[in-house]
Amino acid sequence: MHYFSENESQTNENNYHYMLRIAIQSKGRLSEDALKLLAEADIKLEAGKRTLLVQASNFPLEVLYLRDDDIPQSVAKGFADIGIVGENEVCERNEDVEIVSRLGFSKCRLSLAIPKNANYTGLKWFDGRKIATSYPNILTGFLKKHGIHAKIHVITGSVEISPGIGLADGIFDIVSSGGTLVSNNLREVEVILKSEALLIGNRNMEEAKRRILEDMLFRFEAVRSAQDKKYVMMNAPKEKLHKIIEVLPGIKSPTVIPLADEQWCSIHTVLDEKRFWEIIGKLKDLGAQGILVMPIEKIIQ
Ligand code: PRT
Ligand code: ZN
Repeated sequence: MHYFSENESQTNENNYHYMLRIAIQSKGRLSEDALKLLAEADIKLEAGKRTLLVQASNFPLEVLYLRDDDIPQSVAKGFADIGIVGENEVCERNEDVEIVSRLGFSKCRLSLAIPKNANYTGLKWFDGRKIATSYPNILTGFLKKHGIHAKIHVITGSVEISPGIGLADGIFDIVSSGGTLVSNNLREVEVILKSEALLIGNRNMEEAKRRILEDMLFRFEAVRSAQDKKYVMMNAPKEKLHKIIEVLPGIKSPTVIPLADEQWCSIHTVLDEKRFWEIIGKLKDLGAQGILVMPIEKIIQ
């Protein structure tokens, strides 16, 4: 859990001997969540500063702001050590990178869609037809695997308007809510890839940088463990203490604190949001009162 030995220590507050470089989308759907992840891990970047390369003030990390299309290659070639990018881009670019962690945000899917009134007969429908996409490599691989011979028309933006203007018969594009397909009179017929944001890494990262990465992952994990969990405090009659402890799943056993009134005690514990209301109901039935519920920032296991 340390980044430098004594003789390779910091020379000043911002100048570390080793620095891990992370590539993040400069603006777009991924950038906000990626920056939020760093902020939650208490890694501080100068607010509002969006030059190409920005150094964190309290952690040996520098952020390289790029277009998402360029992130897989930058990491594969070592211009950045790690990067945050959509799985769709990683698959399409087919660069040799390590998938360090799945981040769970920017979820979407890459799907085939056709005009809503077309009579879909299964994948064979696409035989001899033209498909517009910004993901030609993934689509080529998929069509080949299923023996479908279709023409691929590569366009970089507004793929969903192609069938309406006669440029293609169907499309292969990112879908999230599906609203864009509906407003273009299209319907999703096949989901080819489910995607989420990935933390990718260079395969030949130096050992010292890997240690910094592990420290960062440790912080991410602490944030993730705290999500969906609540810190709960309540007052309970001492005679019901055993029954109350039985219904509490907490991290270990709950903390029990005596109160001035000897018949009562205070119980502190951590509850999972999924079972929250069920457990609170049981606690109330057992006589718990003054139940306080608080968000948790981090859990270090
Ligand atoms: O400028 P730069 O090249 O960096 O950004 P970009 O324009 O290529 O990418 P950006 O910011 O649009 O998306 C970045 C990543 O977010 C994508 O690579 C996906 O991994 C992820 N993502 C998640 C999405 C969506 N959801 C999404 N809905 N990317 C694009 N969309 C599009 C979709 O194609 C549709 O046209 O958003 C539109 C709305 O989708 P619906 O289905 O909700 O209507
Ligand atoms: Zn892009």
